[in-house]
Amino acid sequence: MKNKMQTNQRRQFLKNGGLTAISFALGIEGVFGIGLSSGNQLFYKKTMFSLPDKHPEMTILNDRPINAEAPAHLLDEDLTSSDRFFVRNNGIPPDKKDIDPEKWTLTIEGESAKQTKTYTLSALKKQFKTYTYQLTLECGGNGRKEFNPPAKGNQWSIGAVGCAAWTGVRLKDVLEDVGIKSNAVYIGYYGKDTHLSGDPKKSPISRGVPMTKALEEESLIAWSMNGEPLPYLNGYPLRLVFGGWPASCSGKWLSKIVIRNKVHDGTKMKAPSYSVPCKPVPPGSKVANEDMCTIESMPVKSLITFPKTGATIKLGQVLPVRGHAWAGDLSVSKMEYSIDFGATWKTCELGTPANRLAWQAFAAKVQFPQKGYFEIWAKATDNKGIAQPMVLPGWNPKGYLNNACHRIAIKVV
Ligand SMILES: Nc1nc2c(c(=O)[nH]1)N[C@H]1C(S)=C(S)[C@@H](COP(=O)(O)O)O[C@H]1N2
Ligand SMILES: [Mo]
Repeated sequence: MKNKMQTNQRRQFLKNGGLTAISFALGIEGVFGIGLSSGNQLFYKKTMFSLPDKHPEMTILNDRPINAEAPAHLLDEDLTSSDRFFVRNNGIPPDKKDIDPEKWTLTIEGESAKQTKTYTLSALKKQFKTYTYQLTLECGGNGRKEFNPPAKGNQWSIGAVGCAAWTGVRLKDVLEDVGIKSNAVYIGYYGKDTHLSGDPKKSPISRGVPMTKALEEESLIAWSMNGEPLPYLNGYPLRLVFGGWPASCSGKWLSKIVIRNKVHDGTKMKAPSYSVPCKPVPPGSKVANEDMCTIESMPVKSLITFPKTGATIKLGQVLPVRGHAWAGDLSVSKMEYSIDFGATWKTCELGTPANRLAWQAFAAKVQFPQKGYFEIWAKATDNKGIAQPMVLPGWNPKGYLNNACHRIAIKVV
C-alpha cells in the first residue's frame, strides 16, 4: 500500500504527464542559447513540481522511490539547507503521521553485542553526550549519468551530495554502553521504511560499516540537521551519519543496529550493490560478484556552486568563483581551476574543514583573456596527493564513484 504522501505525489506526476512529459517541457536554464546536449552538467533541467519541504529547483529523478538532487548553484551555502539536501530512497518511507518521536526506539543487538538493549529517542538524548559535526554525505552513484556504456539506476548528475551540521550521540558511546564482543567486525542498520513490493519481510536497504568506521568520533546517531529535527525525507526522526563514506551506509528512519561477527549481509550490502571491480575493467565488461569490492571512503571531489552555469560576464570584469571540495576520510589540500579546458591551472583559495569529514570552501577571482565561450573547471587534490581526474574515471558496471572535474559554462561579452 502506498502511503498518502506517495499517492499525492504520484497523482501530481500523472497530472503533469509523468517523467517523460516533464522532460519534454524542460527549459534550458543557461542564459545563452545552445548547450552541449550531453557531457558534464553544463546545463540543468528543471522539473515542474516539487517535493514536500524541498526546494522547487531540486531535480526529481524518480517518484517511487523518491530520488532528488540539487543543481550545483543551490549548494552554494556553507552548510546545505535541509530543503536542498538530496534525497535517495530505496523504499517507501514510514508514513509521516505514524512517526512519533516520543515513542521512537532504537534497538541494538547482534551476535557480537553483549546484550540486546532498546533506547527511546529521549533516553539517547539524556543518557549520552550530544555532539554536532559538519559531515559530508554523497551517494556512491553521484555522477552516474556520465558513464558510457550507461549504468542502470538513478541518473545522478552532480547534486547527490551535501554537507550539513548533524547533531546526535556518538554511535561508539551507544555501542559501548551495550557492550561490544571482541569478535565484532561490522555494524548493520535497519530502518522503518518498507520495500517497494510492500512485502514486510523484505528490507529496502540494510547496510553498514566496519567497526573501525563505526567507532570513529564523528560517526553519529543523529536526530537533527542544521539545528532542526531531521527532514522527513532524510530520515526523521533518527538516522546514522558516516561522513565521507557512500551515503548508503547512513541508515535513515533508524530503528535497529546489529553488531555483527562478520561483514553485515543485509539488503544491498553484497556486490554488485555499492561495489566496484577490485581491479579496473574495460568499459562495458561483465564483472563477477566475487571480483567486486565494497566501496568504503569516497574519492576526492569538488563542485563549483557560484556562479550558476551559463552566466554571462563582460570582458575585463573579475568573476568571483566559489564552491566546496571534499575527499572521503581524507581532507583536501589543494584546489585549482582552469579556463582553458585543463591546459593550464591556477590555484584557488582553500578553506580548512570545520571538523574532520566536513567539506571545504574554495574561492577564486577569475579573469578572461578575450570574449567568447569559456568553461571553468575545478580540480581538488587530497592530502595524499591524489587529484580528481578531468575525464570519467574507471568505468564500473553500476556507475559509482565518478569524481571527474566539475565544469561550468561562461560567456564573456
Ligand atoms: N532506511 C534507509 N536508509 C537509507 C536509504 C534508504 O533508502 N532507506 N538510502 C541510503 C542511500 S543509498 C543514500 S545515498 C542515503 C541518502 O541520504 P539522504 O536521502 O538523506 O540524502 O541514505 C541511505 N540510507
Ligand atoms: Mo546512495
